[in-house]
Amino acid sequence: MTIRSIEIRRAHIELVAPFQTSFGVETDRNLLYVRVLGDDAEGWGECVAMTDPLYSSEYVDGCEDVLRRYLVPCVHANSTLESVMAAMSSFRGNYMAKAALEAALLDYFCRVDGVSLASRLGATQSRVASGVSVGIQPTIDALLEVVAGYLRDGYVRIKLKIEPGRDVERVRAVREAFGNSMLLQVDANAAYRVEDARHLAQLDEFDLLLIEQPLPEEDLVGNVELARQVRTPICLDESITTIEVARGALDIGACSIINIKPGRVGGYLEAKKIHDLCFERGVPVWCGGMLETGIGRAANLALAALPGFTLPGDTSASKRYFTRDVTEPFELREGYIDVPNGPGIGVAPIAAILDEMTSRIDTIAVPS
Ligand code: NPG
Repeated sequence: MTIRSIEIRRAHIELVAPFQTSFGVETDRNLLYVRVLGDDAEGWGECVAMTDPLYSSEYVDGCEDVLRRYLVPCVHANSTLESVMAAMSSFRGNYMAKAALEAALLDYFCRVDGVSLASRLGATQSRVASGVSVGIQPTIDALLEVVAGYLRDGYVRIKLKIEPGRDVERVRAVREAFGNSMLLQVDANAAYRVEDARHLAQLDEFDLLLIEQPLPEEDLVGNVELARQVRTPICLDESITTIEVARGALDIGACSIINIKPGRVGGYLEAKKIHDLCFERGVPVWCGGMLETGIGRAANLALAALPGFTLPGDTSASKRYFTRDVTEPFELREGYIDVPNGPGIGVAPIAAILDEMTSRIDTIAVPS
């Protein structure tokens, strides 16, 4: 069970269509994979950071730098997952960088033990209900067409990205076109201020599952005021970076639902802790997405199979994002995606595909 080296791999993949949010447009993914190589197994992790620090302060080149300088040196030949996590905890923040290394180690150690990540985390479901996130479209007609396509595909919940000027009318148009029974929610990616409370209250008539991250990441308390004026449940994403923040947010009433993204909270173990806290308190959670390829998607599905994930996640099929994924593609079947049940994350990159997308590989030897 000796770890020999850590590989840092950079790669690139185009999205099937541009994805617009209130903070910018993503047209491709600038990928960073971490691979743990040992005597008996290997493990893969995918970093969720984007090219630029627009969603949060982390960005992919910064994550690579932190991994090289601070995090990879936490790994020794005989490290355990616990010893690496303890060593990494001296360094503040940098959740996405930590999560990428943690994911690769978890995959590695699960494979060594011959168990799936899903069972290691305590999964209780063999498939998870799948929602889809719809980027901001140039016109209402374009939006209705995109939503119609996803409903035809079988997605069980639609999430609309919104921003000031493209919000209430968009939601109204979708409700009018597709009816009130469809599960619908919105995501503002921090585009509003607490002063917009009366405006956002106009969304209440559309019976949304939730409004996600209406206010800036740091304005946790603003949500308490917002919740007094808006009936739609508030769900937090960007704001929730640790179990402590999650507990505080729930205690003060800043949110009643949490979007759990392992990359945003420093890994799957922290994500599980947040899940457990919410489960104990009866707070619904769902698994977010960061346009992951099959490596990150497989691990997210394992997490989303825990019992507290009672709302459909942004765990869509591979073809919603990419023409050709780096693993066997994840497919939607009657609104669900199967949770991989092989050892570790249960999938591996297809070498010929990944190599074609790869721009650089660095292998760092691990000290004994
Ligand atoms: O299905 O993977 C997906 C995308 C889901 O909307 C989604 N992600 O804010 O949650 C988000 C958003 C995002 C996209 C965040 C790109 C950062 C970059």
